Amino acid sequence: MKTYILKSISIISLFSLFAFAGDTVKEGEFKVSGLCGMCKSRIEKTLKISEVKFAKWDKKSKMLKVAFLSEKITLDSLQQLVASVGHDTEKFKAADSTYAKLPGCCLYRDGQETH
Ligand SMILES: [Cu+2]
Repeated sequence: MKTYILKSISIISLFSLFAFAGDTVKEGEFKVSGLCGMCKSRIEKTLKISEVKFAKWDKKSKMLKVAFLSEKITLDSLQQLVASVGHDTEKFKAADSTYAKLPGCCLYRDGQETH
């Protein structure tokens, strides 16, 4: 009955997301290392899965805001997912081999950010 059309989710539709009945949508945020617009799209694209209703990363604050189905997925697993594409999070560090494959402009570890 319910069809989640994730690809069409935009910031504007954020408020309508909570109208979904049944599943508990939880909000959360965590820090994700990154530098540029490519990082942003990579991070947000990674979270375009059915369990995530909203994901927005802020380039300046490095904070990723998410809204997700808490019965199906946890904040930790979302952090792991982001780390799996090369971006360090608060709890999980991306594998060096994955990080090395990021485009030059995305290499946040070499720049101003240190952990
Ligand atoms: Cu980047």
